[in-house]
Amino acid sequence: MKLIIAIVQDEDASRLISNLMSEGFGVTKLATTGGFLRSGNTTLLVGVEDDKFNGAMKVIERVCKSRKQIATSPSPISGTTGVYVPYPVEVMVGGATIFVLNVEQFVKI
Ligand code: 2BA
Repeated sequence: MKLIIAIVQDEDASRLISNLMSEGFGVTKLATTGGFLRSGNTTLLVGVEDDKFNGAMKVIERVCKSRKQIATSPSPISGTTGVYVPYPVEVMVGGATIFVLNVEQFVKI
């Protein structure tokens, strides 16, 4: 068994959960925050049998889209004033950032 930890954009989360559930996967949704953008994203925990792993990954790949987002970062100190001026930076946020772990034990009590 494997545990898929998928960090996805909020915009894709609801459709992804529906698609995974309709294909028989169990899903847990966590509300999370990206360290760089400091904005909300969604982390899904999906426990899958080894023979179903590729199927789950395909669903994630199909649903999750890359998008451009604007991050506001402080610029280097402007001149000698010691003032930081916020400026927008465009970043491409994935599709999905996925970690796959081997599950040692799966227990339901
Ligand atoms: P954030 O940390 O908010 O990052 C959002 C996007 O900002 C990233 O998209 C990337 O394109 C960009 N970015 C991140 N750190 C950067 C930096 N130091 N300099 C310039 N640009 C940077 P993704 O790579 O698709 O990541 C989307 C979200 O997945 C991340 O949101 C974070 O919540 C999570 N994530 C990504 N890599 C991770 C990792 N190694 N461990 C844990 N979580 C991760």
